[in-house]
Amino acid sequence: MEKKRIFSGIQPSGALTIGNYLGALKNWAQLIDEYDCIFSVVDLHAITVRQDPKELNERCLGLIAQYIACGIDPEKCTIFIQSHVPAHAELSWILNCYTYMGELERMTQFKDKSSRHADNINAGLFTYPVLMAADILLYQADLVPVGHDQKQHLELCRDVAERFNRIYDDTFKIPEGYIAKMGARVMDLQNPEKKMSKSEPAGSIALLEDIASVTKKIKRAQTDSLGYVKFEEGRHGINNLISIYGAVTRKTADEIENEFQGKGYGDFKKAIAEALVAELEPIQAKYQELMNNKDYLKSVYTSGADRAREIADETIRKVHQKIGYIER
Ligand code: AQP
Repeated sequence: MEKKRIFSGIQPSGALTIGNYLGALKNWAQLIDEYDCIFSVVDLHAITVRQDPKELNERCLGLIAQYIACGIDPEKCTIFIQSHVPAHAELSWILNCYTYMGELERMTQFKDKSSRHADNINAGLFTYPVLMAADILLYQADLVPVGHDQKQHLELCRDVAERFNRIYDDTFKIPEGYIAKMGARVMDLQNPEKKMSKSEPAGSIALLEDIASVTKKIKRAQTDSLGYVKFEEGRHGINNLISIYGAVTRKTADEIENEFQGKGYGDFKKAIAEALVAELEPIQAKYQELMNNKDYLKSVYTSGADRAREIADETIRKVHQKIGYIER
């Protein structure tokens, strides 16, 4: 039986955080045996916010290395850079013509990002979800691992695909969201009502963060004055630390509560820092090793793009035919 296909990507818009790791990469590594996984470094998405060219360039390569260092074996899946497959931009334009302004105006991420980047509310920021739909539909993906904040975009992707299919017969597979068994939503350590984000380094821990700084940041993480470790409504700081510890150690909230019964936040934070450091150290070592072998990294992303292009071009050919374009 053919494996189901999964597509996902991460923007090279800053240093990857433990949010990206615990919410995406750690879970992706578990999927590569069971599914036909296609993982992209979505650099076209990243320029919806202004990027420094040199940093962007370095980050793209760094992301490829971090994917592999997190256990995403390129022998078992496809890893590529989005801008290396022109079909993403091409399908995105086409789908723009099948997406309504009203649909895009409802996207909460657009509202959020345009308020954070009020000096650069560009059209790309507005049509970001259309590019995301193109990313997914190009590969006829069955499943898309989505975090909470991307659910609305996936819904839009399904609506646009269904609309296109209604007009022209079946063209796109309608993707489903994939909810990871151990998916964590990691919140900002200083402001735990907000998601941990690459663009807010103060409350984040980077995947490549200096080890001493990991411990320091966990020690300083916001908690409350109650003094006991229990997952409870409204305790954003403690709930976040429980979910980070749980995602790293694969323990349930119940197990964690039992482990720290009668103990204070000091012991809890020490255990979290130790577990995180033990998890991050080998990843960082592997990353350094990979970054010393740029030829290997290049071979990964070029062969990844070759495979991605093959699948994507087939979808573009089909779409052109349905629309009525003359064959190339
Ligand atoms: N805090 C998080 N907790 C769990 N999962 C997270 N992801 C991101 N942050 C968390 C997951 O990582 C994947 C890639 O996300 P992305 O980089 O493409 O976009 P994003 O979600 O917008 O990430 P950032 O860090 O917030 O980027 P910026 O700061 O550039 O806007 C997704 O699977 C996401 O769910």
